[in-house]
Amino acid sequence: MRPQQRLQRTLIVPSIFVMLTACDFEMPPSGAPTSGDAIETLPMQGVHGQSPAASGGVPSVIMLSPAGASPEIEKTASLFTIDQFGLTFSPRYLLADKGDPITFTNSESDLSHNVRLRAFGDTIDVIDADANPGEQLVVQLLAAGGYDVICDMHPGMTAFIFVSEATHSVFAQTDGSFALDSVPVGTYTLQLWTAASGFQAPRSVEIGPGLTSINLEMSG
Ligand SMILES: [Cu+2]
Repeated sequence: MRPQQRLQRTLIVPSIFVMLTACDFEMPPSGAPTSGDAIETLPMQGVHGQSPAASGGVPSVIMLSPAGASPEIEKTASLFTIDQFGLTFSPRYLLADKGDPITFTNSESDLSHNVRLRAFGDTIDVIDADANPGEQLVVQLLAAGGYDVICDMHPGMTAFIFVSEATHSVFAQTDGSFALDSVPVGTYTLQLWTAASGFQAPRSVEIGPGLTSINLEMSG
C-alpha cells in the first residue's frame, strides 16, 4: 500500500478562499440550512408561490432578507459536504450561505475525480483541483450567485451550488413552485435568481400574518 499523499494547499483568489487538504479527520454530517435560526422568538409564517420554471435543469432561487438596515444576525456557518461516488456528485444541488465551508470528498475506493468550479455560465475556473480517494477539498464561496461544478474525467458528473447572502433562501421546484416554512412576520426585500436571467431587481414584500402567496412568474 503506497503511503497516503499529504497535501496542504491554500489558494486565495479575489472572491474565494480554498483549502485543499488530504487528511482523514472525521467530517461532520452535512447539515441542513440554518436560515432563520437566530430569530425564533417571532411568530413564523409560511410563504409560498410561483417563480419561473427551472432552465436547463437549474432551478430558480428565492431569497428574502428583512428590509432596511441589515440587522446583526448571529448565524452559525453550516457545514456542507458534496461527495463524489458512483460517478455522481451528491448532493447535486446545494444551497449555501456566503462563506459556509463546502467540503468535496471522494468516497470511491480507487477512482479519481476532479472538481472544476465556475461561476454559473462563466468559462473561467474558480477552482480546478484533483479529487483523489481520501482527499478533501474545502471551499468557501464569498460571492453570491450560482456555480457550476463538473468533473472533467466523467462527462455528465455535474453539480450546482447557489450561494446566498439572504437570511431566508430556497430552491424552487422544477416547475417553479416554492415554499418557505418559517419566516417571521415583517417587511422583506425579495430577490429572485433564475438560470435564464440571473439576479432580478429586488422588490419589497410583506410577510404574514397567515400564509403569504407570492407570484414571481412574470419576473425577468
Ligand atoms: Cu469524476
